[in-house]
Formats: sequence, C-alpha cells, structure tokens
Amino acid sequence: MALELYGRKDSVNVQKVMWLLAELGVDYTHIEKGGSFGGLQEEAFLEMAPFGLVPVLKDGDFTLSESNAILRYLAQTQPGGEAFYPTDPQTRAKIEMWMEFGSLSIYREFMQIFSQVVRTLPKDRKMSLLAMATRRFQVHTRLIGGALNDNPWIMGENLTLADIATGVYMFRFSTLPVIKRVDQGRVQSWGVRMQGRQAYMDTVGTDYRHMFAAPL
Ligand SMILES: N[C@@H](CCC(=O)N[C@@H](CS)C(=O)NCC(=O)O)C(=O)O
Repeated sequence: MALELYGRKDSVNVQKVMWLLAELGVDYTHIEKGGSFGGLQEEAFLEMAPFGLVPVLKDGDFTLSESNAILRYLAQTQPGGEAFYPTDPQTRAKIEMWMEFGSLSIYREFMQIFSQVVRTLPKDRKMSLLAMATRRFQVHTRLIGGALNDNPWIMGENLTLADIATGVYMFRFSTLPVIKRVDQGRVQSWGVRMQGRQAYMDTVGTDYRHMFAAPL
C-alpha cells in the first residue's frame, strides 16, 4: 500500500519529509492539510495525529507525527534509507544530535524570523526581535560550518538526516527579504550544494511568496 503524507507543501516541516522521500525516490500520496487547506481539527485527522499538526505519515494502519520521527522511520523502512541514517551507534547518535539541534535551536529562531518577515505586516514588524533572532540563527549555523569543516555534508562525504533536519531551513533563510545576514562561507557553500540537488529544489526550494502577509 502506498505511503500517505498529510500536510501542506509550503510547511517547512512537511518539506523536510518530502525532501527525504524525494531523495529515496519513494512513491506516495500527498494530502494537503493545514493552513488554508484546514482539516487539522477533523476527527479523522486527530485520530491519526493526536498533536493536530502536520506532517503526518500513514503507512497502512500505522500513523506517525513529528517530522524527525518520520525521517527516522522512513530511513529505517525504505530501501536506500540506511545511507541517510547508518546503523553504527556513534554515527547515528551524532546524526540524532544534529536533528535535535535543528528542531530545538535552529527551527526556534527560524520561526521568529519567518513570522516577523513573512507573517507580519511591515508596519507591525518588531525589528529588534528580528535582528536578535537572525543573529542567533547565524550563531547556530556557524556551528554547522564548524562541523562541515572541508566536507560537503555534516557527517562527512554523505548527505544524512543531519543535513536534512537542519538544511531544510536554509533555503528560506538565504532568500528572505528584509533580514541582514553575515557571510558564512562554509554554510553558504553547503546551501549551494543542497540547492544543487533536484530532490531539494523540488520540495524545499519552492516559491513561498504567497505566504507573505503583504504582497511583495
Ligand atoms: N515539531 C513538529 C512541528 C509541527 C508543526 O509545527 N507543524 C505546523 C506546520 S510547520 C502546523 O501543523 N501548523 C498548523 C497549520 O499548518 O495549519 C514537527 O517537527 O513535525
């Protein structure tokens, strides 16, 4: 039975899962939910997704919420997944570490930035909050730059869940108007490398102008 992914395609957390599915070449059915599509409070959805948020993956009778949990599940169940999430415990633990960092540190600052720049009318933006979140975001990405060193990907030669769970935010961060970014060479090269992947551009590197509170 084909996998089903629930969630609007312009949500970064949904895009994170779409990116891995595209890398793996998995066939799946996509059901738009959330945002202007609504449906998150429907009984049938809440039965699958107790947190009432997207993304949600359905694999037969099995349903799963939380984008990072879904990434791990896919990497362990889909052909080719192991390359993104090797079984060696220490490698896996490091990947987990970056996934936590992506959700707990990078995503937190990203959401502040995104809500100020995209979701808020220009006249209502809190510029000092925006500047602080941008600075913190780049404090976090500098740590990714350190981990990359001279390697193409966080874990070395291969793209893994560590890159997917952190790099999903980079497309919008590097293309948002208004914010002032400082140059971070290794991080920018990593961003360019991600944008060189068809799977990334098809899922993450998509137009998000419709999401702005005021037309650009
Ligand atoms: N920690 C969760 C966060 C899920 C989340 O916040 N989802 C947002 C979209 S990014 C959502 O469902 N928002 C309500 C909506 O889209 O209507 C994850 O990683 O999956």
